[in-house]
Amino acid sequence: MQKTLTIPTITCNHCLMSIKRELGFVDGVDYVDGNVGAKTVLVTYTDDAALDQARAMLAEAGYAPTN
Ligand SMILES: [Cu+2]
Repeated sequence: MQKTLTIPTITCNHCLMSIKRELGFVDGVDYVDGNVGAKTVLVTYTDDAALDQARAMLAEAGYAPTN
């Protein structure tokens, strides 16, 4: 499954690196691809629980998704 998350606090590539690192700790998240200009992150995941966990992890890291 895939979901594009909008994250307004993304400002640069360093943000994307932090996000990728954080999501690397989430079981069931297989791949993360980010777009700084669009302030979005495309997450590839195995089930809804993984996406919920990814959202929680992002919020904790200061990168709360708006969707
Ligand atoms: Cu940044």
